[in-house]
Amino acid sequence: MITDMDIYLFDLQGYIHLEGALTESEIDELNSCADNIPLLSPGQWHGYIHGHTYGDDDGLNYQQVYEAGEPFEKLIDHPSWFDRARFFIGGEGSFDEAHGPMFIDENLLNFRQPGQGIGLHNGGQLGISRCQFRYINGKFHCNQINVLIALTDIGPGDGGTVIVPGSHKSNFANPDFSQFSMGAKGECPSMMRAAVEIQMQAGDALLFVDCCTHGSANRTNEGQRRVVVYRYGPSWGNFRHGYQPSPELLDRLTPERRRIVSPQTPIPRTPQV
Ligand SMILES: O=C(O)CCC(=O)C(=O)O
Ligand SMILES: [Fe+2]
Repeated sequence: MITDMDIYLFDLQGYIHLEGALTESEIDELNSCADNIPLLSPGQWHGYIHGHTYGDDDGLNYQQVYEAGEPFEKLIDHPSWFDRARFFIGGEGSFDEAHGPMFIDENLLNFRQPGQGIGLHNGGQLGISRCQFRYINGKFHCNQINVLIALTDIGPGDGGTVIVPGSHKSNFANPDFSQFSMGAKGECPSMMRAAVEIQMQAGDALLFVDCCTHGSANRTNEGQRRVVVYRYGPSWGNFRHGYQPSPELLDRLTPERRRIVSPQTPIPRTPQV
């Protein structure tokens, strides 16, 4: 249930921290499902899950993780964030929901080891349409709402997500950005002024509009950080990387989930006689 405080904080900061979004048993199910996926290198497949990395040192991604089983399928329309994400995308009753409530254009499980992190990126000043924050005519109209879910506790040294609150409305690049933007090895992007590093418990979720300046601190502790990221946008969106849901997944999903994973119904051309 979305609250006035969610709306206030999302508008003000560009993100909301949803504490305890998942129960302990949901976290356990997700972690054991993840443990059952064999170790993949970037470029390798396991079924319909693809090993991937954005860069050299930002950890390993398992793309299309909603293919991994029921625990990850449940995240597609999880009640802890589904209505909130839909509200901030704001398509209800409009052309933006022509094909369904919304669309997931990327879904992944990310593993980070000591020394890994992701440099700060994005910011309202860039004006990127795909990531935009907009409030007009009494409604939000955001194009990419990320839900980042912690599967491990993320405390000091664990490589927490770093966000510059309010930067979704920024008109200027942060002057510290160039110094810390790429999160060079050993450097902590949270040293950038105005940035905050967010501590999370396993099961917390961070919902943020992608145009916020964000990234993560480099992990300095031993062990592994695990997060899941589902990115939501309007129903007319397209896949970020070109992955497609498998026929098996589409067959087994509930109609509600299928509409979020694959909003369009293809119209085959029928030859004229
Ligand atoms: O790993 C993080 O904490 C940030 C990930 C990120 O940049 C994103 O999900 O867009
Ligand atoms: Fe990002």
